[in-house]
Amino acid sequence: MSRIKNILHAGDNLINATFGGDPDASISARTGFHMASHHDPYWNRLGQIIDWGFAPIEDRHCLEAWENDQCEDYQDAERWDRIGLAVVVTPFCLVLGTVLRIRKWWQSL
Ligand SMILES: [Ca+2]
Repeated sequence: MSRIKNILHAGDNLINATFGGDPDASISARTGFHMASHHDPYWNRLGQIIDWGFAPIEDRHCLEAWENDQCEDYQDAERWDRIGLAVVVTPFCLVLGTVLRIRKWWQSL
């Protein structure tokens, strides 16, 4: 893995831990775990946002992330942790998804 990817991965885990998650798990894998169990609309909505951000480069990003890292402890999130996750994840994924779509469009010219 490149250094940039390592830094992004560590930042992802740091943010996950900040909002009550396992420090060895990513936000996407945590979300994918809870999406797979279909127990809570919050995680399904967060997963739709994350998956939209990554859609130009990967299908089913959250479920793939969880399937590739199933040995972690995937905690649910308290109310304020849910709000914090949504506040961080939503703008990031909107920017990421927009940039990746522009890049894809640019490469198609
Ligand atoms: Ca892990």
